[in-house]
Amino acid sequence: MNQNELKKALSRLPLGDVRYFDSIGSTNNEALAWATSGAKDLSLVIADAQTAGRGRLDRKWFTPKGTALAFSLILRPTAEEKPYLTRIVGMAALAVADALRTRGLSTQIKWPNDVLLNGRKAAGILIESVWSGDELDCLVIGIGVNVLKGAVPATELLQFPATSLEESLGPAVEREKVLRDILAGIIALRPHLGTDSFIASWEKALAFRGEQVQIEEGNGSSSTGKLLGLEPDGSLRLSSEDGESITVRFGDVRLRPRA
Ligand code: BT5
Repeated sequence: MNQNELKKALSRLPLGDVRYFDSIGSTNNEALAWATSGAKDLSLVIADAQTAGRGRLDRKWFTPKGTALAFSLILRPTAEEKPYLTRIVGMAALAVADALRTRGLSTQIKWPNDVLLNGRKAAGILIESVWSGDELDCLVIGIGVNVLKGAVPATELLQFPATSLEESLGPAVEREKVLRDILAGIIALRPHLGTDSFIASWEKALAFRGEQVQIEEGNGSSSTGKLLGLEPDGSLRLSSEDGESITVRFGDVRLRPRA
């Protein structure tokens, strides 16, 4: 990644400190360690390649050199933000979706942490936290975006089809500018985290609304129902076949296969 372009792109953002790596295990691991040792709010770790990028439940996230965005933003939540931390994943997803939308792309959020482009996964988000005793000290917002085609893993490695920005926009897309727009989006959304309009925008961006979905909850159990929207804490709201309301806090959503 061109470091001059990176500096230029980030120069107007009110970030903390920035650490850049040509290659790293996982930017989230670096950010978690840095947060523990006192990183400032909005400090950023960014890498051109990851050798041990992670998804949820320790799944692998692939970041081949020179093809993607892989970064972790450290957030020190304010007292006003602390009641709304379960919304942070939505804030990150909306910021990614908005950055793609301003490039004319049609995006959707596959709850909770994927951004889809033409129905395929173009970005993933991993939120992790640092605790100080019983108090949450920091959150790390890890974001991976497939910018060039070379970032998209082979189909057999995927649970859900993937794509890149290049597939829709051609090869001229500039990673540094996409990064700048995502970060600017997070910074702009942050003051609205606790508002009803924030939840409304997140809900509006959701994929599969009104459709029958199946949610694998990661512990062997799954829920099925019609995807209605979000609870105020960002949980997913479904209605079962007999009209009962179901709330899901964690999982992988997919369209329910037709019987
Ligand atoms: C995610 O998890 O989608 C979260 C990905 C977060 C990655 C960022 S990169 C910067 C920071 N540092 C890290 O170490 N991580 C964060 P999940 O929903 O669990 O999806 C993981 C699944 O996505 C894998 O099991 C694969 O099937 C698929 N996958 C892996 N790499 C992919 C890629 N480049 N594009 C699309 N899908 C991918």
